[in-house]
Amino acid sequence: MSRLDLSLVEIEVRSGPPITSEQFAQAVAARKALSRFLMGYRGALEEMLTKIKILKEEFEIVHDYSPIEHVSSRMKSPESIMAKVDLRGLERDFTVIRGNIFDIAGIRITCSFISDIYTLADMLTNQKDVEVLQVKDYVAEPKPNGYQSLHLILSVPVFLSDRVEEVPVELQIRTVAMDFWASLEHKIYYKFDKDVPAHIVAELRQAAEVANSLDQKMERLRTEVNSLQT
Ligand code: 0O2
Repeated sequence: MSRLDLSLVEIEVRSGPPITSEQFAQAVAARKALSRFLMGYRGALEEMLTKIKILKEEFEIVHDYSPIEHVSSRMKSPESIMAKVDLRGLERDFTVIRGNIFDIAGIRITCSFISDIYTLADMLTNQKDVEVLQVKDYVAEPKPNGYQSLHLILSVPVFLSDRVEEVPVELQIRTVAMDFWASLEHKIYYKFDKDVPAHIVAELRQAAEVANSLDQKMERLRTEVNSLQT
């Protein structure tokens, strides 16, 4: 089965008239196909998280400092995958989804300093089994609303019993200040059902500038402190 069909996956839990044995078999097959499809993403997510954990531990042991402040991860729900597929007008087919939706497995890392973002991105993208599929640098070029973050789509091999799957993972890396701004903006965006009043949009834009100048100041301080220590 190569199609993502949530109506089949959910058939067992729907109330209503009893289902036929054929419908039941279809539901079981649909659920199995979905689990198999998502399993590769869970594997890729775990692999990337292990790479990040190793780097964090090594930094703490060797340098008494880690560029990684916090790591979070999530798997996109089948419902959100479906919503994105429909929004983009894509076919509800697993191969099409694999080739077009890159944020099914997602990781977010927060760092203290802007330079840490690039240090970390270089360390991960230079690993031999990691392929870079896409880079969106909203730190160098913030979005018009002020959003800043480095977005990478990385592909890692997942070794299964009979094949190797190259699976994409979305990695967002940003400073604590950028993350603070993004999480508030996200909440406001949904509170106003994506139609935020103009004065709030303008204030958020200003807040992004304040966050950015804090980041720049911290980076300068860090450079100065480091130069005094050597
Ligand atoms: P969620 O729930 O965070 O996963 P694409 O994902 O490629 O279809 P796009 O916009 O081209 O869509 O991708 P992009 O620019 O890489 O942004 C994707 C994700 O970045 C979003 O995921 C957000 O997590 C985050 N993001 C992008 N722009 C903004 C922004 O202006 N404000 C905030 N707070 N976050 C942003 P999703 O899919 O929206 O949802």
